[in-house]
Amino acid sequence: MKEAQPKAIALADYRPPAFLIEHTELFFDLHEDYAEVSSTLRCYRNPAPDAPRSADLVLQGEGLELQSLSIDGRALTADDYALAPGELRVRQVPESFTLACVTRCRPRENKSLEGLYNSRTMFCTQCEAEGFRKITYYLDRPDVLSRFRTTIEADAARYPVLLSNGNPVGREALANGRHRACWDDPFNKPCYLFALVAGDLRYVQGAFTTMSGREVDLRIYVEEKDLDKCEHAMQSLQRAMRWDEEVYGREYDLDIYMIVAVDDFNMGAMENKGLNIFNTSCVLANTAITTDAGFARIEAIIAHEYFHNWSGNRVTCRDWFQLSLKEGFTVFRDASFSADLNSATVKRVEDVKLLRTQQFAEDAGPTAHPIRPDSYIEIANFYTLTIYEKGAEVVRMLHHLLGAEAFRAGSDLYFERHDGRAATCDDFIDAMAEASGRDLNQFRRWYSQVGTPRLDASDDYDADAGTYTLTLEQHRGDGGEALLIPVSMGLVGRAGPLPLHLEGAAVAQEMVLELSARRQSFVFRNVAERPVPSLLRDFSAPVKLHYPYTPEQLLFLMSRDSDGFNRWDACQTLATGMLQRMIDDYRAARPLAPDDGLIGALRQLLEDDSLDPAMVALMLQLPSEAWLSEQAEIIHAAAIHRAREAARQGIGRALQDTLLAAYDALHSTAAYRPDSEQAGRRSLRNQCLGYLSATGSAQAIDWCEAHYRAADNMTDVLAALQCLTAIDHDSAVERSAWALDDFYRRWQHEPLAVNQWFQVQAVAPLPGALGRVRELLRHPAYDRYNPNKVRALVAAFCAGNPLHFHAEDGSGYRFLAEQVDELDGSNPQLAARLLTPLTRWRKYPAPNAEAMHAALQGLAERPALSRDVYEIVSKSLG
Ligand code: B3K
Ligand code: ZN
Repeated sequence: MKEAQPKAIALADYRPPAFLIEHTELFFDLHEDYAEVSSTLRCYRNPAPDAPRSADLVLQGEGLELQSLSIDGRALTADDYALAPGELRVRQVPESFTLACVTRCRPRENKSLEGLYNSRTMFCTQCEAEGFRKITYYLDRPDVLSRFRTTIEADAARYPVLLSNGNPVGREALANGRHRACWDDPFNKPCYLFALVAGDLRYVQGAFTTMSGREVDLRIYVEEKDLDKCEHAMQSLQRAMRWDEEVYGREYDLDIYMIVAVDDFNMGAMENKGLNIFNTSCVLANTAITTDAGFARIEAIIAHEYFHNWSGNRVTCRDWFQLSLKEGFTVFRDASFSADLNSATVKRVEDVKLLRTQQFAEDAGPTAHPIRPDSYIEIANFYTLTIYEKGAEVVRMLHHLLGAEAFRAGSDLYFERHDGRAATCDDFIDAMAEASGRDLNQFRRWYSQVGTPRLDASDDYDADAGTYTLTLEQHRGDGGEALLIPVSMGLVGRAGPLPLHLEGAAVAQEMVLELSARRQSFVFRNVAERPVPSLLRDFSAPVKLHYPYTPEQLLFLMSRDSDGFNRWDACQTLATGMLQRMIDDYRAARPLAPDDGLIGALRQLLEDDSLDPAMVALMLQLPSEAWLSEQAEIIHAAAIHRAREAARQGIGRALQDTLLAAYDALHSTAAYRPDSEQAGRRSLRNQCLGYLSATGSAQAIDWCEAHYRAADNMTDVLAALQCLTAIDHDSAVERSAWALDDFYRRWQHEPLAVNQWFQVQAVAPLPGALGRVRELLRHPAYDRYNPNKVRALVAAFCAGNPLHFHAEDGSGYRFLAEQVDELDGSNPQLAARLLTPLTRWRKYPAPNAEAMHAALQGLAERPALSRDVYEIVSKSLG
């Protein structure tokens, strides 16, 4: 480990900046081997009474070659400033002044994909959270908002397109084959929202008329070969713009909105003002290479980045501890958008699945943190499921507590009050409290609590009095005070929903109970029969609910609950119980058989034509290995995998005829469309194929091959490949080898399809998986500097192939440590993210835990760990 250990930064130490920057003028002179950046900053002392009175101006900067520095036209000498790692201190500056600074950086050598870098043939940037300091010396903090004007100069033939934030204000051809473009952004912004792109790009154009009648030019910039993959993103953008006007009253504010697709990108996309930069995987789509899930994901991410224009850009974060202020709120907004445009229940189930498997695991592990963290070593490590997904759940709870109307009034007040400023999570709650007239002080505890709270429910029915008493009790693992938890619920009787007569509330069939004490009882009157409670409908709070349901009650809710989410949840609970029993059976070498009750219920679902196929598909899908791991005290990865496979096989055999009938009935000859109706049918049909293939029969192998050959879309192609690559049978292995070759031959020129090809192989559970992954690392299409490739192969294996990753000989762990070590030198953010599966070592049995610990320890001893990897490794070992 490095000698000087990286230090943590604490929220409690927040101080306003000593200086502010009123105007930022940037000039980029782009060359093949370097970029020269000239900045002119109009600075002044921060008048805020609590701002520090320092005489020196301290700017952040990393990896910059300083060429010159002046204040108000006077060149500074070495005595006037000091350079230290990560900062430039300019001594004794006046109260207000113009600082001019020229630096150079080397985009082509920048493989961290942060700051200014090259991706394939273009220059692009990524500044959030602290990447701007790799471009020029600056006050790189989100509470310094400045007006930016940017000029870019580059070779005109290689980089005909030059883009930055705001509106275009000038272009100029220069004599030497170079050219310039100038952009002005009229909205003050922090530097993390700065962006620049230079490249040989084409664009697809669209238009949008805002609610006040302004015309906005919409452009998606891509390489020429990708012009056929922009239509879906463009339509998604237009839908998102309209939705934000209708639901939040928010209008777009510049004349132009641009999206650029970039192949080398560390995450999904970035909401830079007026110039979003997107990972190609989150924007490019066409019916040949994109799955249904891919289309839906693109729609959601396009909307997410667009919604940031208000929740993030117009109102930004005061400091990075407030990250969930923009991310949690924006995820909530994009989830509502997707729910409104598609099936709300399907969207909710998918989101809750992610939360309950991955976020709950994060919240129970060594990197757990509140949605407003108290401290961090490297902020890049805090773009987590907790900040995003749990953050969105907290906003959703507010929506449940306040109701749609008051929530909207709160959001209006928040945007109005903080427009053009940097805000805090408390500001958001203040606005919600003021607009709704509610005291939300207890609710604020959600921002500082850590771990998933448990909610125990118990009940008592008094037939003589006709009263039903529901008792809710909350437990916080972190020992904090009681939280305010909205519990949406209903009572289900033999003939359907029962009216809820609760003292002090209007009679209804559904209500939101507010649990504010540790333990609270709610007494319902006039209850004519013993009901089955349907609790936490729509998953109204991010908690672990325990109610002692009998299998019969769960089967009852599966078919009778009026809440679609809880019908699904009842099915999951039933299947989880069965699988837990089968895992124990596997470990005790007892025979493995699925429950007849569940099989019967699944048969009914398949035979009921009145149900939404997408929901049936979700209910048919057994709880994932990740979810079963989250539920387990000690994770026996092989037992979980084998028991689940045995259940799939048993169900496939027992329901073969029904599955086959459904598979045939769901066949469609309609032209492919990625809409939710068709996608739902495909998803159910592919579920059926999955169960049939789990039987491993010769017939099933034929069906899978036929499915692959007949497929006219990527969803079906991948479903067939996934089935074939999972069947441990010579003939299946042969045919999957053929299909994989065929796939590669067809799609080798489409990087996004090749990523799917890597991924399907990385997660294939047949023996020898790690060997195949290692071989694929040497495949000519693999590129260790491209995050999408690393995620498709390395991350997919480590996080998505638990059987082999958790091999008892520790080979999976050593592989991951090797990969992290290699990546850390070039791309620390990605390296740190890859480590997640190792951080959970305490939940594994001794031989695994020891090997995982050893892999982490080995990394800890490496001489030059990045701050990113250091933080994850040290927290995991600590
Ligand atoms: N705000 C960006 C994430 C930036 C991550 C920096 N390491 C994308 C988003 O959440 O919209
Ligand atoms: Zn975001």
